[in-house]
Amino acid sequence: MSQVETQAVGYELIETPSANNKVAALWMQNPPVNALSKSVRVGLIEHLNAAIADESVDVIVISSKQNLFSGGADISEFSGGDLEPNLPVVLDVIENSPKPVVAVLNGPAFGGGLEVALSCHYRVTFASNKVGLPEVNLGILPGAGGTQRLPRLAGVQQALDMIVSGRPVAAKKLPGVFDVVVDSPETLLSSALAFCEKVVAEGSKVRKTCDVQIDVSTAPKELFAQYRKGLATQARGFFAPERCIQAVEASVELPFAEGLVREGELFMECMRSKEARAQQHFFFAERAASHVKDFDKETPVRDIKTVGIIGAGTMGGGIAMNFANAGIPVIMLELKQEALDKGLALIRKNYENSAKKGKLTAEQVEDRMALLTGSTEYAALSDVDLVIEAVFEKMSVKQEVFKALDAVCKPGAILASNTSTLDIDEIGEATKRPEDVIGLHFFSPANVMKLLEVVKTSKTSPEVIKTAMKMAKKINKVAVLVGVCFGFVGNRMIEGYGREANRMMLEGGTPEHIDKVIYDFGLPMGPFTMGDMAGQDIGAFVRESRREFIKHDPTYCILADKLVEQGRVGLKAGKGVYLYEAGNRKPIPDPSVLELAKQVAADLGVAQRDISDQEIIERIIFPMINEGALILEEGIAAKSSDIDVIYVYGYGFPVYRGGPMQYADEIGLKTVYDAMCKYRDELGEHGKNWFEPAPLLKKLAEQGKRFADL
Ligand code: 3H9
Repeated sequence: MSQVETQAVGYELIETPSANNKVAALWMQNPPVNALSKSVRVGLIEHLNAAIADESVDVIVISSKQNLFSGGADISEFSGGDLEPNLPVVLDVIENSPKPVVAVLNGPAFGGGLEVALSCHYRVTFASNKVGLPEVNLGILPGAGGTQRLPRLAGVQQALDMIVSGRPVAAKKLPGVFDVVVDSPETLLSSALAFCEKVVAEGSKVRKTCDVQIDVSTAPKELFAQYRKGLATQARGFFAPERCIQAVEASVELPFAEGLVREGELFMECMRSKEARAQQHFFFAERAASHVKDFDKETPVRDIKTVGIIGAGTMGGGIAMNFANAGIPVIMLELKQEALDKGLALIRKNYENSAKKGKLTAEQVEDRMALLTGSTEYAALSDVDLVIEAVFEKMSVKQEVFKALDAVCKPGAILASNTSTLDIDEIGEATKRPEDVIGLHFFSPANVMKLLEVVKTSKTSPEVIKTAMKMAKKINKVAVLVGVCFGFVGNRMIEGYGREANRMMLEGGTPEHIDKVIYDFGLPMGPFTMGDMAGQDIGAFVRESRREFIKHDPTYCILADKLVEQGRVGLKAGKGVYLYEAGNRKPIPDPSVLELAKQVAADLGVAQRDISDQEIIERIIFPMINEGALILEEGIAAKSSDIDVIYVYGYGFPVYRGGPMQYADEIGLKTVYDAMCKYRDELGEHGKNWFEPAPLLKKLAEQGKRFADL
């Protein structure tokens, strides 16, 4: 056995089990995910050529000794540079090798990683291994032959599903793709070497995927038409999914070489799109959110083995489910047994609904319920490692709770509040251990929404911050660390969103027009539909706690307040800004609301006029961006990409725009700044109060910079 190492691909000569044949094993080794960076591509070509030239070598294997085969092309190279040899060139060398090349997938293979395997002559893996072409999530399509080779091996329908959805599939479900699927990874290498021997024994045939003929009868025109139709809502606003379909269509309609050319054209079209820039920004933003400066490798992490949750309402119950889902026992605390029983029954119902949909087995439901116990005594929380309170949103109530927790919880227990607006520093003052106090702001429904705002106070210790960030990962949340201010990052920025929507209704805009423009912009629903769904009374409650702050310009909320006074609190009442038929969530415009808007506008001396689509976007989205700039200046968020993560995961901001701050970077900060100045100058008192550009926005716009440059 001889061994030659390059930096990114190892080379080893191995004998097959009977010692009859020699295998050249090419080990990709580019941590952390074996991305196919330039060094890997160069290494693969060098070693392939060496193996082809070495007369003693019978078969070539491409594999990895890491826990995955490859995470695909190196996304950080997409911004340019010296990229030769590119991936299709490497795959060309593999496919045209005169000696058989076997891909041995020792772990997941994604994107270009799977494309490497598809260009090999044979593929071996284990049953549960996951493979996929997730490029669509980056706003692109598989650009190294994946759209042409996968339909040839997996069938057109399966390839379409994988390429358009980006979802990984277990190897055992892809019989056309794999020649050998072993039960467990432990036996993979020995089985792969035995397979190599068989390949040699059978004449060392090179079996090129490009030579496989697609059975066109399996891919009639209607298949693609139906696919497009089924995808319309899901792919709304995205650029890549339609191009993915076109590329697979090309695999059916064109010979392989022409199909590859078409794939290349569509790939470049996607690469140049603003959606791809946004989605790739978001890919890194999500990962960067976990890189925080508040702790380092040396900072200890506390063990979270049991959790207490105070409040068994919808929020508390949702939070508890996250922990039970992760196998962590929870003690739920309520003052009254009845409330506790109701809360636990609601959780059971939620789990049973999941079981009905086939997402859980009956046994899993019972296992999870067994992790949830309840108590009406604070003393029950004496031994938990973390407590999260989800009680009524009032400072005095929260402080009482924290005082009680301080008295019963063991030293080292983390005391967390799920408040969405209150000052957590002030909450922490109720305890003798403010360094153990932190905010864990879950978004509703807490068992579904991925986002967790982790709110550090001025006193929270690095150890507690690090523990909270790690714990979030364990319960499958995307955590973003923020500082204390009213509403933290998400709810603070959303204030301008609701404010301008209401104010524009006063100025003559209709709720259905404003909602449609925002929906078309990519949000899941417009501000009025959202307000009705959440409950207009909730908005009024938050405004009430902010009267001091907004008293200088209450014009925008007078109309909303009047609607609440009339009992128009939203969907739950059958009437809010819109009307609703019983059991139906579809908003029905109500002319009487416009009439009321007209009257209020006349009383306040606000002129009514037509409002354009552009003005709606600028007035609703730009103040959010401006608030984001203030948040960055104040250090409430550490980086603009953190704000984007909060908005995509917490508020449904379209990922194909990358989040509000990336959207601003894309259209140019000068555009945002100029529009803020315009509305400040044109909207009278309202403009002066709410459209003053943040100093940071002004500075970056003047310097021609982006938030991402900070
Ligand atoms: C492609 O293949 C195009 C081709 O069709 C055509 C080309 C011509 N590149 O996610 P993690 C980084 S497009 C560069 O936390 P996990 C990531 O940023 C590609 N970097 O690990 C992070 O860095 P940091 C198609 C990458 O174990 C670190 O690695 N492939 C890449 O939870 C760890 O990542 C995909 O879309 C990459 N491809 O999950 C797959 N991937 O530590 C994208 C990751 O500095 N990747 N990084 O924050 C993934 O889905 C997950 O990373 C994976 C591992 C499942 C592989």
